[in-house]
Amino acid sequence: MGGDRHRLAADGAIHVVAGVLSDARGRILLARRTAGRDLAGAWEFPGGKVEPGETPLQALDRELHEELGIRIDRAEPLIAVPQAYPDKRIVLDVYRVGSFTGKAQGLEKQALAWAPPDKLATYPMPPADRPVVAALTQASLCL
Ligand code: 9L3
Ligand code: MG
Repeated sequence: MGGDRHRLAADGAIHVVAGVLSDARGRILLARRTAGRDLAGAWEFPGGKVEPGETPLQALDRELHEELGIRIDRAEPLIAVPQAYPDKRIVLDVYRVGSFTGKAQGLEKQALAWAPPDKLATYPMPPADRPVVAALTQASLCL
């Protein structure tokens, strides 16, 4: 979504936001990247690129509304992960979503999984999402 419009961080990296959402049982939401995109098949913390003029939280709320049909009530920064690809660099700016409205659905035909925290490490993920799992575990935010 959003075409090719995206926001570059000061160092030229593409600014990407992602959310860590949990359900009442403490399970964490992962979304599977669909075929035909980079990193297809990988399970990620849902989100996407920040567009010009958006704050990171506005971008996260828009992305999660487009992809999952939910709205964010409360979120706080968790970790920012720089990631270099052969052709580009991104910064994955991750927020812990403390409260949201609506029931998450795969509105873009992507599979969703609610993963127990101790199973997160077993999912194939984009490289930038791995340190997020480590941060969650270390902070004991979901254990
Ligand atoms: N990305 C990695 N982990 C994530 C997200 C939401 C995104 N949790 C990477 C995949 C792409 C880039 O960021 O290389 C832009 O994401 P998208 O717009 O293709 O979803
Ligand atoms: Mg996305």
